[in-house]
Amino acid sequence: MLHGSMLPPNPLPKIMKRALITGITGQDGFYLAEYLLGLGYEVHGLARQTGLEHIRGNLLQDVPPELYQRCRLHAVSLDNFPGLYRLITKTSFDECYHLAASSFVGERLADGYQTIQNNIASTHYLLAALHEFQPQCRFYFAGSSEMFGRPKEAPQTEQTPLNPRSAYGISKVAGYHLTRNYRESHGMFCGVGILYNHESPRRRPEFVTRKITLAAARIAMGSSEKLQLGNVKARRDWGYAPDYVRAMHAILNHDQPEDFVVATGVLHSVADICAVAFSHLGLEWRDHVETSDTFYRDEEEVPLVGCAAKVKREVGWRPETTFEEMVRQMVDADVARLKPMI
Ligand code: NDP
Ligand code: GDR
Repeated sequence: MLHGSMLPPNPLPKIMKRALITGITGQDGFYLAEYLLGLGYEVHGLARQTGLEHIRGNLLQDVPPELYQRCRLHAVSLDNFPGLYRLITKTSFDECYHLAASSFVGERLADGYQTIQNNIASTHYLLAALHEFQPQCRFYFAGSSEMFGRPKEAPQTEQTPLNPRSAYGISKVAGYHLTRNYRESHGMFCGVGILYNHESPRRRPEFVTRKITLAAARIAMGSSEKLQLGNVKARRDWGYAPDYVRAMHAILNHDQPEDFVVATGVLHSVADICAVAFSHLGLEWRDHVETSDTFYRDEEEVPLVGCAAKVKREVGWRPETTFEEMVRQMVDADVARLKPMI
């Protein structure tokens, strides 16, 4: 027979990779852990003590309990440098996905001082510890479209100048430069995903998509509340979180460490989310929504919308779930969650 087909299957055992995810209790942490476990990784997660208590008490929304039973969890908060040191010196990792961060942007409601403190120092410390003890470990930095802040061009690419306009955006720009410095000056494999908004049924309720789907579900079940929103004309490039974690993995498994914009390239408004969410439940959104200054942010003159040509071309990533499918899925998940409560 040709091509050596009499040989037994590849005798080398499949080598299991080991990954560390910081922020494993957050939206992206859930989906990335699920995805990496599915690929056969040994997954370690870093979480705060309170996050671990939520896992133990099964208090995290919509999470299959087996997911965390299959991960090795470490109670280490981002400011616990001795804890990070112990972890990095004891266990070697092939890949580190640094997702943990204070992730809320709105200046009126976010604690900017805590955001700067939390996001910058932890990134620096993690990079320094990995460089010292396991420089072969690949490092993913969770960059954000908020690094472009008030952009001068649309759509934004990897070359668009950074112009952050929030403490959060500034913290991400600092983390981005730290990460690039470890790549360029210290030779580490550091990949950056500049991700645009991505949502899911596991999105935290302070973000606008989930705020809307949760309120629509409550109203459909009889609540007479009015949903208070900020600027309903505000537009964003919204994608689906499970699609975006595939990009994180692809970025770290590319042959070169690089920066990639990850986006759908399509803009929708907050009003569009309302229309899809409420109409899915047979409701007219305008009857249930009021605007409030508390949540108001001015719209950017040039919109935040990404050009994902590079990530498509170089790693073959593409989004698969549409905006409408995603919003309906979020509404269905919220209705299912609320049903046992009535
Ligand atoms: P979430 O807010 O859902 O999750 C943030 C995670 O960080 C949580 O696990 C949280 O833990 C953890 N965390 C925060 N502070 C600390 C701390 N001091 N010590 C330890 N852990 C901490 O964010 P996402 O999952 O949506 O986002 C993941 C990353 O990607 C973030 O860095 C975010 O800034 C970035 N990003 C997100 C985008 C999006 O649209 N989702 C777009 C672009 C970038 P706890 O559960 O205890 O609060
Ligand atoms: P964002 O997400 O700030 O883009 O950050 P958020 O869902 O908070 O806002 C999106 C857009 O909706 C408008 N908006 C409102 N937002 C909130 N939260 N509440 C409201 O009532 C409301 N009304 C209108 C906002 O003005 C904005 O235009 C998310 C986070 O995941 C960051 O961590 C991430 O880096 C960026 O996305 C990309």
